[in-house]
Amino acid sequence: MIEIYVGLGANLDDPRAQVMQAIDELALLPQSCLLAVSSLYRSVPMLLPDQPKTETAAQPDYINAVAKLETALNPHALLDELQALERAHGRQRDGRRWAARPLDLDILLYGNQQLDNDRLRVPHAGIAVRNFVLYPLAELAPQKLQILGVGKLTDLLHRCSSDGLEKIAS
Ligand code: A4P
Ligand code: MG
Repeated sequence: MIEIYVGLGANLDDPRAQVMQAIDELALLPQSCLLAVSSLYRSVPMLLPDQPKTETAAQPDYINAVAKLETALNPHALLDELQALERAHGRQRDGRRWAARPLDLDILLYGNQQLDNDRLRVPHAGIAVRNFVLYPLAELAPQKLQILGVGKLTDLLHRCSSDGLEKIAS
């Protein structure tokens, strides 16, 4: 079994309920065991620099959390399972990146493996600079965690402002 961290994000169709339901579904993943879940956080949407202003105004806040699991699924089988859950939550991909979504599940860490292929980049590409990933991750991961190719979790946290991030009662 490999220890993994999954980032959950939602900003459409009752995002808090989407995330809570997704946590229950992660507990049912095959060949896997849900070990722990962070608090829920409300976060201001992070947008691409060239994302249209109309879309910026239209994007609701996100609810974010991180889950820690053990799994015997290989990374691509795990991604297939997570994408099936996203689709079951009504996620539609129209090619636009960072569009508002009812559920996004990202593989943040897969053991201490580094992957970079056409379907998967692990550790997740945004991990170093996203407060809505680092703060919930720090609730679950050892403070001394060294993220391969990225840095030490405590150093990343010190460099990452919590502006726009609010822990909410779950
Ligand atoms: N992919 C590559 N690496 C991974 C990985 N580690 N985990 C590929 C999951 N998927 C990975 O993702 C596009 C493709 O990325 C997948 O088909 C998979 O093969 P997607 O979910 O279809 O599209 P996306 O989510 O719009 O793009 P991307 O680049 O994955 O965005 P992120 O990183 O998911 O960020 N603001 C706040 N406050 N909170 C958020 O959670 N999330 C995003 C999206 C933007 N702004 C946000 C938040
Ligand atoms: Mg994604």
